[in-house]
Amino acid sequence: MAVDYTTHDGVAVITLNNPPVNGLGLSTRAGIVDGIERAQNDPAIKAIVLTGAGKAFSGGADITEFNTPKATQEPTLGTVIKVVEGSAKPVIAAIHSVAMGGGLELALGAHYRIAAPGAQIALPEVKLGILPGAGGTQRLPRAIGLEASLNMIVSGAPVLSEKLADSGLFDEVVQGDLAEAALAFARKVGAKTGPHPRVRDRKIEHPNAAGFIQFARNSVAAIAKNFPAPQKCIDAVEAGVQNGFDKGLAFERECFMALVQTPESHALRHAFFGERAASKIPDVPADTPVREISKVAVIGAGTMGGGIAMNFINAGIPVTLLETKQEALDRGLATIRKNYEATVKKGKLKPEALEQRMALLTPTLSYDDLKQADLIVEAVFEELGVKEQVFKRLDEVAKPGAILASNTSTLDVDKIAAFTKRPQDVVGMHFFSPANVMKLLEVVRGKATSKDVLATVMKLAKKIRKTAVVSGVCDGFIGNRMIEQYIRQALFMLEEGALPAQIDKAIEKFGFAMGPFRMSDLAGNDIGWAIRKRRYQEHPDMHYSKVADRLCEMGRFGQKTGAGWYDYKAGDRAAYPSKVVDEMIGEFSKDTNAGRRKISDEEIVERLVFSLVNEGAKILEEGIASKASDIDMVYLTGYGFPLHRGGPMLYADTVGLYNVERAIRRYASRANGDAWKIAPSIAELAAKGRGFNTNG
Ligand code: T1G
Repeated sequence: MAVDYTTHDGVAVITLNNPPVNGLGLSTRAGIVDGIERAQNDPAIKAIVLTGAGKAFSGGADITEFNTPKATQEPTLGTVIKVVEGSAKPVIAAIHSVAMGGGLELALGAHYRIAAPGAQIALPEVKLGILPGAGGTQRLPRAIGLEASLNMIVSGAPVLSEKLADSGLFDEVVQGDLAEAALAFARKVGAKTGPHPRVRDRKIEHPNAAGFIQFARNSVAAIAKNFPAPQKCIDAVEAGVQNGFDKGLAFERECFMALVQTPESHALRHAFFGERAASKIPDVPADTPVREISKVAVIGAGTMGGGIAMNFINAGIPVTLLETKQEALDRGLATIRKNYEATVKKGKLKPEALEQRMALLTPTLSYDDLKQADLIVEAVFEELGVKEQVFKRLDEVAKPGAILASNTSTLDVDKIAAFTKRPQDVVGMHFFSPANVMKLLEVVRGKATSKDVLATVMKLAKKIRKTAVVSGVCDGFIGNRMIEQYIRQALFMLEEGALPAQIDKAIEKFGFAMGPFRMSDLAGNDIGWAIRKRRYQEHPDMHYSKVADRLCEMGRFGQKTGAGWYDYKAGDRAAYPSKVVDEMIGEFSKDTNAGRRKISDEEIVERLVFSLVNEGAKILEEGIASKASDIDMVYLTGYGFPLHRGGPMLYADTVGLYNVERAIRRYASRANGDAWKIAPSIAELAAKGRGFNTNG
């Protein structure tokens, strides 16, 4: 039973013991009910303490049970809370570390609550696309008031227990030993006769509840655009304010059952699990020893190198920053300082913290200063010859066991590793620009990369708050290899009849942060041009539309040249459709006898998204990515794929691979159909009625 029951001079202590965070799984729920009943039947017991072992009071419902029969099997959490609340003997929740979701709802069912400082208190259900489903929308407003509770429920954000000391949630915030304090508190209240206080009996006092609720609705309208849960949270709280506790509870249940089935909740839960699953590498055991990383070096103080260095100093890890010329080094340091100053100006960083971080940076022009580094990340010019010089030099100076990482985004990590006599210590760490902001880190595993190097880098990624996804070695790894197909389709559609603004608008309506043409104008059209030129050499068989080359031949590189796919005005970042470009595209179609036709928004979205899905399927088939959710995490954290759709592979599951396959075969039979060689696994999975993600 995932619950321990002990007695201490008339006090029963029920301890949740379901590592890692005392998720309220079926056996834990049953254990609590048994413990409460056992205490009722023991005349020696005067009071009951409910607490959690290990690193949490409780992290809430056991999310590993979601969408399984156990999640709704009795005793449900609602039943458990009713039993706690109905106990004739006082129940005291003794909270430490984490009381989240169902864990906080359980504590709200107790008669008293005491807490240690520093505990994270939250109802984060809205972040999973649901709402508190065990009375949280009814009890929290009665415990801490309408405004504070709505803020917590709609944001899902944790609040530290000491900040809630006077909120009405806790009877005590305990500075000393929580267990001792809980026993003392239990003995005190255990001596009392008469009914013990129930949160459900409190009133929700507010001078203008209807007005505040309307204000809350207006405030969440923007964030609730693609997600139904925030408004439902408000509906449930409002129901309790207007119709009383029991009706409010029933309405909350209805809202919960509706939300848990929505594609948006499925997507959010997929992302929650995907984030955690990404750090697990199938053939690298979780207990693989990791190397100590206390000193890092970064080679290259340009945009990428500077951003990469910031990630480590933000985590308190000292960085030696190497450049070849003093002015490049000075420029790099100045950019880093400017970035921090901007953060200070926004009030997100204290001035003294800025200086502490800058003090962790040691600039140098000499490789000799890299000798003690545990990890060296190179972010030099993206050319194999340059990488060869750097890695050969590193092989000479780096200490044995130092991890040598390349930030390359397109080059072969195996070739880079072969420049050294220690290929087992070489790995790719592909950051995304701006490197100090973007969460995604592609960890590129070479043939020789050792398992402890991988385990070390994955652990370090968590420390620098990155979502790390392991990729095998191929051109473009996971993200860029897929985005290349997406861009190919975008260009073909220009040739066939669409215009940049139509394509961007269609995919932005689908939920992408930015369409391919606005994105290309932002990144610089010349970057894509250089990659295509390389492609034409390496893969002459790969058919590309040359319309983008013609745009570059016009010198229209995007925002940086004031004109790209769109026109731009000085000091204005808005993208204005360009008559010149539209005419060029029309001319281009004539020149290639492509003939122009009307292309629907639906076709635009299908061809852009399914081109990602098709390439993603091939990446899975080749073992470049080990699981579909890794591919989704790459797209959710690095490419602006809409979170409410869960990533390209989950979206394909939602559409159904049967339909994806039919669409791909349809496009393969049309103009530019050679780009649609379907991944065999799509047809195979579709035939079995399955999806990419194991839960189907
Ligand atoms: N159930 C089961 N396992 C959980 C879990 C949970 N609720 N939360 C985390 N884990 C696992 C996680 O997968 C990982 O596993 C390990 O714990 C450490 O997590 C009715 C229905 C609690 C703040 O949304 O926010 O209650 O990878 O790496 O940084 O209204 O986990 O080690 O095998 O994140 O110390 C609401 C989500 C559920 C809380 C700990 N609760 N969890 O953070 O460790 S819905 C949540 C978190 C609900 C009720 C509804 C965090 C944490 P592994 P970690 P951490």
